[in-house]
Formats: sequence, structure tokens, C-alpha cells
Amino acid sequence: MTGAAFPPRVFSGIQPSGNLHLGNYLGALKRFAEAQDRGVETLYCMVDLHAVTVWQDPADLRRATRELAAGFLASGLDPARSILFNQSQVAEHTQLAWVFNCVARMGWLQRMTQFKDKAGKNAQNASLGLFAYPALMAADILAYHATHVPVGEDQKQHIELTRNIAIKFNTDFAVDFFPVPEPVIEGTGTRVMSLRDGEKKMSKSDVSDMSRINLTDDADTIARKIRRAKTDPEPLPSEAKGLKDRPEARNLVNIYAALADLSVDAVMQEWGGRPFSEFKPQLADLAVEQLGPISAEMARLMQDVTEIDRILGDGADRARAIAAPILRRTYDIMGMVGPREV
Ligand code: AQP
Repeated sequence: MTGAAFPPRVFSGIQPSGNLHLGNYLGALKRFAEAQDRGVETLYCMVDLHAVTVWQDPADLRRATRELAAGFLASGLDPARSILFNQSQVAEHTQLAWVFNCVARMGWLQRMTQFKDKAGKNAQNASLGLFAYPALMAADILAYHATHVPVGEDQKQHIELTRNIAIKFNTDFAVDFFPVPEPVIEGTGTRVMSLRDGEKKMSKSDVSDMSRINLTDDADTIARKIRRAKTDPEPLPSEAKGLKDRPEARNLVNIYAALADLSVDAVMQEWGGRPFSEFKPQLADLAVEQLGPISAEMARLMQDVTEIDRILGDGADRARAIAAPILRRTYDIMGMVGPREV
């Protein structure tokens, strides 16, 4: 049960919880477009049902969903080559999630560090949905028999849980029905850290806007955030190992490497021994050069939300055409009585 028999299919998602940032771009969006451009079948989803595991204002959610769709399109996702859709429009996600709620074990979910981080000290007051989040994520992926999931480093544990759910389902019912998907966590942009704290990941929900570069930030804001990014007083080291105990310096170098498509070693060769006062303006230029066209295109697309909704509606129809027979077959394997078309 290795998934080897399944044709390659890529699935990933992003929560429309606002403040789409550089980490989401480098860790996810940019790599989503690369997978599409390699010609693999790709499905990408605005995971609004995940977003509502914590409170979302309805008007904000509506806007953030469309803005995220604009972010996908502006980052190079082509709705003719990738299936782009909104999770809540494809009911099979929640239907399969219920099945996986019954496959996953309480102990597995209790080990999820994201739940612990997001629930904080008051876990008893967290929503049941926040706890069950990884089972829904497994359903997102396995409803399409996806084999590869490009994500940032922070999602590794959830993909591991998806793999365990697929294996347990296959074992419990003595089938080789679900593939065991592979996380695709590659490159220097898979863990972009906060600009204020090199030990904390850049995140949509950080209260400090200075901690992240939003995809909607203008050139001046990007330059100001990079100029004020926390660093140490030392010049840049000439080898990557010199970054080991310097989290803020490491983060800026990683961002530079990811934006410039260079290795960290190549960046060190160019910048070793030089001060941050020289490095930061170059980094800012690079970020503005790459993000400027994306933010301009997002703003343009947001002027026609009817077109965004049309793209998402079309994507949902195409997604459902794949997920519906997989769900029916899942029910059939489990002994649920219903129409058998597959
Ligand atoms: N800092 C990051 N560096 C690299 N990749 C990242 N991703 C998120 N943050 C970073 C990747 O972006 C994709 C979408 O993430 P998500 O919105 O579904 O959830 P998240 O990981 O919880 O993102 P945030 O920004 O941290 O949101 P909040 O603050 O709401 O929790 C995923 O592939 C993720 O790995």
C-alpha cells in the first residue's frame, strides 16, 4: 500500500483567513504553480471550512475567499490547467471527513501540535472543528486520490496523519483503495519565519502586521518592513553553517534564496562579510520585484468578483466529478447501501 499504483495527482489548499503572506507564497502558492507547469494534474482549494474552525466574520470570510482566489490566479494558477475551487462548494469533503473521524483515533489528534498552538491554554473552549481539522484535511486530499501534497513545513504532521488514516482505512477494510500521499516540502521557502521573531513562523494570525509581508502590501510597506526586520549586529557569515544560531539572519537569507531561486550557499558566497544595512535594501528590491506584479494583479482581479465566483463554481463542478465516485466507492466498501455506479 505505497500509493505507487495511483497516477500522480497534486492537491493542496490554503485557508481564506485573510492576510495572505510571503510564507504562503513561497511555501505554497509559488510551488503550486510550479507543479501545474510541470503538467501534473493539480487541484487547489480555498479551504473555507478549515477557516471557520476559529471565528470568522461572514463579510470578512467572503472577501478573504475571493482575495485568496485572486492570489492563486495572480501567482500563476491557470483555471484551465488546474482545478481551483472553494471547499464548501464540494460536499464530498465533509462527507468523507465524517468517515475519517471514525477512522482516526483520539490519541492521534491529541498529538497534533497545531491544535495545541491554536487552542492555547484554553483547549476546553476550542471548537470541536479545530480538534477534528486534520481529519477534514485528510478528506480534502483523499477525496481526489491525490498522491502529492505541496505544503510548508508546518503541515508535515498533518500529512503524516493523512497517511495513517489512508493506511488504517485500507487495512481495516482489506483494500488498496486510498493512496498514501507524499508531502512535498522542498526548497528554502518552506518555513518562512516572522520578521519580528526568527523562532516563530510567519503567520496570518500574528497580531503584528510588521511580522509578515502581505501579498497586498505596496512597495513602500514591503521596504519598510524589511528595513525594520529584526537582525543581529554581526555581518552576514560567509558559510551557511554560520547561520546556525542566528535565526533572524537565517530567515532573511532563506527568503532571499527562495525569491532569487538560489541556494543558501550561493547567497552566502555573494553576501558573506557584508552588513545587513547593504543586504536589506537588496532583499527589499527583490521582494518588491516579485510581489509587486502579484499584488497589482490581485487588485485588478478583485474588481470583478463575478468572474472569480464563476471560476470557483466551474472548479467546484470539476472537483465534484472526481470526488463523488470516490466517496460512493468508500461508502460501498464500508457496507453502506446506496446506488452502485462504480
Ligand atoms: N511561514 C510559512 N512558511 C512557509 N509556508 C507557510 N505556510 C503557512 N505559513 C507558512 C503554508 O501555506 C499554506 C497555507 O497555510 P494555511 O493558511 O492553510 O494555514 P497555516 O499554515 O495555518 O497558515 P498561517 O499563515 O499560519 O495561518 P494562521 O495564522 O491562520 O494559522 C500551507 O501549505 C502552509 O504550510
